[in-house]
Formats: sequence, C-alpha cells, structure tokens
Amino acid sequence: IIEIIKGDITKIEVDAIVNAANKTLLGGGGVDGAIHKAGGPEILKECKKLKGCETGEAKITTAGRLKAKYVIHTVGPIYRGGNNEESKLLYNAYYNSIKLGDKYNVKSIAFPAISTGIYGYPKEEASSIAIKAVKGYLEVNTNIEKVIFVLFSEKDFMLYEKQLGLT
Ligand code: AR6
Repeated sequence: IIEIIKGDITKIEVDAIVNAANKTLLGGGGVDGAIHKAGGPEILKECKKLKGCETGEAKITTAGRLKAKYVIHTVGPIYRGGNNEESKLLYNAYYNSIKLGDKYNVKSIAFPAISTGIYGYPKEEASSIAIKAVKGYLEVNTNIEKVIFVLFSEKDFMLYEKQLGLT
C-alpha cells in the first residue's frame, strides 16, 4: 500500500494530497505555497471559511485546478528542541490527515514530509514518525488503497527507502 516518489506533490495523481500548512490555513511558502499556486484561488477561498487549524489537526478542501479531488490541510509542529510534544503532534498530523481522507472515501493519498522544511523537524525522526502513523492507521479499518510519500529531494527519498527497508 505504501509507495515513495521523488518529486513535486502538486503533480501527483491521487484522490487527496496533504498540505503542510500553518495554523491560519491562509497560505505560506514551501509545499503550502506550491499547492496554492498550482491549485489556484479556489483553495484559498475555501480555506478562509475554515477558521484555521490547530497543530496536529487536519481540515479538507477541494483541490482547484489540481488533479487531486481534495487537499487535506494539516499543521505540523514547529520543532523547538524536541521536548514540546513535537513527536506526538507530528504523529497526529499524519494520523488525522489519513483519517479525514478515509472519511471522505479517498482511496489514494499523498503526503509531503510535514514539518521538515521551514518548521525544522529533524528529517530522520520525522520520517520514522510519518511511517509509524500511516502504518498505525492502515492497521485499523480502512478503505484506503494507496499512500504515497512524496519526497522533494534525492536525500529525503533515500531516507524513506532506508526507513521502509526498500534498499
Ligand atoms: N512537493 C513535495 N514536497 C515539497 C514541495 C513540493 N512541491 N515543496 C517543498 N517540499 P515546508 P513545514 C518539501 O517548509 O516544514 C509554509 O510556509 C520540503 O522540501 O513546505 O511543515 C507553511 O505555510 C520539505 O521536505 O513545510 C507553514 O508556515 C517538506 O516539503 C510552514 O511552511 C515540508 O517543508 C510549514 O513548514
């Protein structure tokens, strides 16, 4: 069920892509900026009605011009040394995103490496939490058939390959 791809998440053909947003849900840089740019103004219009999102939670909109049907907006933790519940909040961001997708009957979902850019979460620990959260969810009742981790760099791709035992 789990796949990894190196590339740009806005180009992936899945039912839902996950956005690494901030609490305002009103856009930003990184993958968030790329998703709003590629998807067009419809996504922001819907985001404005959602009144933000707490860290570790997830909310859903349609996907504008993107190939996906939905964008699931989640907010990962800002990394502040590791003693501020960062690992739990990152786990929740993945878990609540896939759970929300499942509720919307999404069959395929793509994740970026949440919190590992501007929010500074160490990549190795973040990748193991991402995998643990997704596997943890897939063990319960689910209609989800495919989960894709989309990694933006070769280095990140290789890290996930290692963590998933694909090398
Ligand atoms: N496709 C896939 N992955 C990408 C793409 C893309 N098009 N662009 C960047 N990444 P970040 P965060 C990778 O900074 O750390 C925004 O301003 C990137 O290399 O996008 O959760 C929000 O509004 C990195 O590995 O998200 C928030 O304020 C990963 O996506 C803040 O950034 C996440 O990096 C959230 O920070």
